[in-house]
Amino acid sequence: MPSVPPRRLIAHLDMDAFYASVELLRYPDLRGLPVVIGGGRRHQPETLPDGSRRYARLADYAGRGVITTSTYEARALGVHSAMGVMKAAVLAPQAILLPVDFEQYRAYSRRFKAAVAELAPVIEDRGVDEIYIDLTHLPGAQDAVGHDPLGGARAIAREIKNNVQRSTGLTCSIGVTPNKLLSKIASELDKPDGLTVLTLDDLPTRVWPLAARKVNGIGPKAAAKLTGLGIHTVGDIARCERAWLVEQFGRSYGAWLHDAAWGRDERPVVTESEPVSMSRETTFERDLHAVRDKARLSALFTELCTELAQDLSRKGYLSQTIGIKLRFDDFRIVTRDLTLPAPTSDAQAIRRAAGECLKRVDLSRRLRLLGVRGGKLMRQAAVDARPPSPARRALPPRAAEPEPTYNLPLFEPLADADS
Ligand code: TTP
Ligand code: MG
Ligand code: MG
Repeated sequence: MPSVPPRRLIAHLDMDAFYASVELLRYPDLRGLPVVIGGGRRHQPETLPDGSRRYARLADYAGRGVITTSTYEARALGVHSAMGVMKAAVLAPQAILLPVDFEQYRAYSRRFKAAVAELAPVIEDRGVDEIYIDLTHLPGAQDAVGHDPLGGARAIAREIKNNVQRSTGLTCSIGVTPNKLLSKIASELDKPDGLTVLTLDDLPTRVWPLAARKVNGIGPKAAAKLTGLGIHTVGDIARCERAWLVEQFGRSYGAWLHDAAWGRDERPVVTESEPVSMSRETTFERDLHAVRDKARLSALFTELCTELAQDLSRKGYLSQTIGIKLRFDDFRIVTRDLTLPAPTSDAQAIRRAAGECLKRVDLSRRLRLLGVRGGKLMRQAAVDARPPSPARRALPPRAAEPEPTYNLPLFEPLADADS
């Protein structure tokens, strides 16, 4: 049984020349050309009577606009983000200039993140074109493939890249390493369309030669001070005594610099939008009664439980607290829930628990709405990864509250409850 926690496999994904690449989707005739995005809202491309388009060139630009990004072909000419457009025009007068369209970039941002979430749901959003992804608990992520001990993680990262490409038409670059700090560095090492997998053994060859500025967290001020001290690369920092760095940069930042240079970073991938619960409910076309519409209600109830179970499974969650929600014809809402001994995403277990909840409700009035809810959610992967605990398994089900008995027929029992 796994008693050692699995090694962390953290990915950083960053879209390639993001704004520019989104623009090339609508202007494919610009592929392969130096294209620059920025300079305000003017200079929209013009469609000519023959259907062809006329684009603005950098050389024609006058103003104080700056460049947000550019294609790799423009970068090859020395053009880069935050450069003034007129300055860029000196380097690349024939480069094409397009205005920004944030609305469009936001739409593609949502789309690429959804494509990743289909394969790997533990995502930390880091802005419009990048995310961290925790691959640690994904099925197969820890597997070796042939002689490649990280083959499983590499294959998943490749799948993620493919899915992003399929759903957006855009390429991205991914770094996979034991932590966020290194992955952020790794995703840049083979841009564009890169996939870089690093372990701590790769530090001396792949990370230490890099400029200190490449470490996320070493800004211009720290870099200038480091340069003043004769420290230029990440390796230069790694060779410094920790105590000396603390003397120079203070206790917290000095120690962090040392850890960073040695590739140490324990920060978790923080998913801001962890769902608290998932639910399914339905409002009836006409109010239904527990006795007179028993068959219809029973079928709907089972359907809701099945849908909830599918939602949970698809999103990779288990639920330990199953609840129901009823709205009566007088608009009164009643909820009941039941905490199970272990979390589940099984439709029949959910149906059984929901049925128990239902027994605790007076069903003499007609119903307008019926809902089933799964609370106390846990990630399936996290539950699978933890060692079996005899204590947890032996936990008795929470005693049901004493409840009044209503002499009303309840919904059909589950098929397997009879057997
Ligand atoms: P980045 O990921 O930094 O750059 P990029 O995606 O254009 O190129 P790369 O292939 O190197 O990742 O930024 C993402 C988007 O954010 C970028 O397309 C435009 C915007 N941006 C700005 O508006 N201003 C800036 O200074 C930078 C760096 C980016
Ligand atoms: Mg990018
Ligand atoms: Mg980015």
